[in-house]
Amino acid sequence: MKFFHLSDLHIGKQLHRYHMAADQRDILDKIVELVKREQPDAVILAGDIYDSPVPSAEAVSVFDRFLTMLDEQTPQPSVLIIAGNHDSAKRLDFASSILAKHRVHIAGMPPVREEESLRKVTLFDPYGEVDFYLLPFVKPAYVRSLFPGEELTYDLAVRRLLERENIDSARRNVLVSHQFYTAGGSEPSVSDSEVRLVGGIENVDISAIALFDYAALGHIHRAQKIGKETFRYCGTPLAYSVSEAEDEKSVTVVELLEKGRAPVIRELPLAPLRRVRKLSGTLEEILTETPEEYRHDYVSITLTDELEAYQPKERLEEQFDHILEIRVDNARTRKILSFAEEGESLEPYAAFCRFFAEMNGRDLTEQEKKVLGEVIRAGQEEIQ
Ligand SMILES: [Mn+2]
Repeated sequence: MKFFHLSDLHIGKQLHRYHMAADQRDILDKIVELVKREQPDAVILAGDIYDSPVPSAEAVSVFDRFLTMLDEQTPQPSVLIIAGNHDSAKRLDFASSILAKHRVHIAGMPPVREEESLRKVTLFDPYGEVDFYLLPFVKPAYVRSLFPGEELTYDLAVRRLLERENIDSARRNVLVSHQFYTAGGSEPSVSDSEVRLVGGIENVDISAIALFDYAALGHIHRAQKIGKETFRYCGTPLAYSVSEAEDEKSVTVVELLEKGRAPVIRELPLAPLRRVRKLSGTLEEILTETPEEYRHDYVSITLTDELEAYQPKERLEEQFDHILEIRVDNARTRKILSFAEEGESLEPYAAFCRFFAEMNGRDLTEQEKKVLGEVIRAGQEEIQ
């Protein structure tokens, strides 16, 4: 049994102000090419199909195109899909019983009524049957009615949902899930593009899923194992933040052998249309020394000129067509940073007064204070 493990497509995602539809269409085409070459029995999409619960028409058409191309392959792989925290469970479930006839199995909602259970898909290979359990992203509140009187945490919600399935541990079992899994308190390596809850209450310990032969996980955007080789996050197919600039993105390919034998796991590298890159140097260095092929990449530029460069934005835009951000790192900005890191959190008004005094060596005049007050009030009204 060979399957592709993918997650966190985040179709419809914008990187800073750039729409990524072309990048996403390109990477999904490349994944289809890999399907042609590797001929997996199944393609797993472990949640966060879309970036938003209400995806744009364009985002829906990008995903539709991908599913259609998978459907046209011979042999045709089964496609197993769960909802992630970014997806709307109900929208994703649309037409799922019709799609199942095309071997596209979607689990948007977790079970919420007594008679419901997890969607289970059984596939065959020369060693026999493999059961895939599709567990969509779950919050304790979603399934509270199934476990009356229990104080559900994320961890307990997952345990209880799996317990009621009566899974036969003598069979080969694969879990598809989209949660924040930890291994005995050690957390996966995260990037800036996941959405985390404050306080770390969302974690589920991997002991909850111990009986599975493989766990195809989504939610964390860097490819990695968690606790053991066979419990894995495959990561996003594209870099979705500057913090992922150095990450190599990939498709995780799993070959499940007979029960008890370690599966063969490979990561097939994915080359994006445009890379996310961090460039650092003086304006002149960046303009003259950056390799030609970086010009169309998504770049985060850090200028190190001690003297303010002349029209840096305009000059950089002549050379780079996808600038994510331009930062300045010199003695002056480091001083601002150390000021900002003093740890005190001040009201905007007080913070600006101190900032102004630090930078200019004098306090604001009464007239300036009045203008500042008006600007801050207007800004706050805008936010509310
Ligand atoms: Mn995600």
